[in-house]
Amino acid sequence: MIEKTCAIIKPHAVQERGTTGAIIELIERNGFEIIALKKVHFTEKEAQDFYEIHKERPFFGELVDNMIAGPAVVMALSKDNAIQEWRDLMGATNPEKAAVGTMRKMFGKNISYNATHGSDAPETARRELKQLFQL
Ligand code: 3AN
Repeated sequence: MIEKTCAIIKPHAVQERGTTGAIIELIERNGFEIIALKKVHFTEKEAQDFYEIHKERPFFGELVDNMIAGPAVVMALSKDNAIQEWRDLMGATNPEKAAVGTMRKMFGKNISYNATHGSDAPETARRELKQLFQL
């Protein structure tokens, strides 16, 4: 089934010259269609809303701070089984445990600076894409 997912290149990765282009190239090479794309600098409120489901977790403050540290590149991607396919391409949450060839292995530093975000379920994808693109 063709799905949409929300993909984000996090600010620390956007700051590194060449990383945004490299990630976008891999997205296209892996058969995703980029339906929408923009560079946005999240406000604190926008980042808190985006990560609302994690608000009780101990790393919530750090997650929000990292997301507002600079501009992020946000995308709506489409593909058959896009949510799982993008999560597979991102790799494990912790870059140290991510498989070779995944985004987080290639561009992540550690669990707080793990390069990319991807929706974890259809309902989350709908909510995230509505917040970022009104899609
Ligand atoms: P994923 O992004 O792989 O779905 P989640 O939903 O467990 O992972 O976590 C959301 C985000 O929170 C991660 N992308 C990561 O940036 C951050 N995060 C997760 N666990 C930790 C942790 N133990 N310490 C710091 N940040 C974390």
